[in-house]
Amino acid sequence: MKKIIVTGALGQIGSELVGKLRTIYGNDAVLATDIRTAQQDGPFEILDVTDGKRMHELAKDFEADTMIHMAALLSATAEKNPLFAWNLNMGGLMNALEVSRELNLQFFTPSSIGAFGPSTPKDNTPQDTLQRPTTMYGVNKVAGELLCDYYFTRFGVDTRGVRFPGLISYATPPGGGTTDYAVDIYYKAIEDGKYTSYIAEGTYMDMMYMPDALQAIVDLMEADGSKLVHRNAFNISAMSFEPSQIAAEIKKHIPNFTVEYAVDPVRQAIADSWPNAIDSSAAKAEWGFNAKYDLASMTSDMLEKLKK
Ligand code: AKB
Repeated sequence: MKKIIVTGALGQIGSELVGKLRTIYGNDAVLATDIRTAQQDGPFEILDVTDGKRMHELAKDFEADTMIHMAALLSATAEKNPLFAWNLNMGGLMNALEVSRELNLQFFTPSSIGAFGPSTPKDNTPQDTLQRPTTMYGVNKVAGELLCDYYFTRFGVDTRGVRFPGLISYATPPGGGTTDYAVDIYYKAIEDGKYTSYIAEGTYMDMMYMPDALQAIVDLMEADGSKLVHRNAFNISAMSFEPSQIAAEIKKHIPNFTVEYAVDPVRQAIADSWPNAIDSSAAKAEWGFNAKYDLASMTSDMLEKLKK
């Protein structure tokens, strides 16, 4: 039986991932951990990921064979408190990698489109390309990608990872990201019939619906390791759009919906430093990445679920 420890289990991805993993592998196969507590359908423990000793004890006592390390600050929050972001994002990752090395765990952690910067090619951004990000989050993500590669080549830890685009979900609201407008817009469309976007019209970013993101994690972790050339930090994207395109799609369902713009310079600068659209062909070739939702099908599903 698989035994998976998940950090950041109450975060935007973690809270849905734990449910999916428990459906596939069984409730008792997944130990959810987070810095705060919440009602759970399976094993749960409080864990501050900067406490490596406790992380080791929890993983050992649970007899984990897999570590899914999700705990991290997102881009906009990290910009507000860069030192804290460094300590949490890098300290947590180092602990998770060390525990995985010590206990021989398979390992997953997400990177992000935030690992790219202004000098990266903006369109059809290649898997292997220039990475000189200008945000603390981006610096953390590039360093994290390299560390995961290092733990594989140096210690043989089975590290795997993807570069997630903005993730959109009806279940758990995101917190502190640059792409969050693409989630907020659906909530506001239903609640108020209007939305004020902090990201400017014409700003393209990669996005993905949460069910595709969760499936990608499961598929990559189950993929034949001998076929993985990149292992970590696979580019994956399902769609690329800018605010007026998502608004137009919502308008098909809510005809009176309107959008205004009040651009936040901090988050706009972050968005401007990221690619317009990344190339996911390495993920498709090496482990069969395949997103099912596009903007139209995601919008129908989001609005239907949020109205319930
Ligand atoms: C963010 O906006 O910070 C995240 C990401 C793209 O990594 N959603």
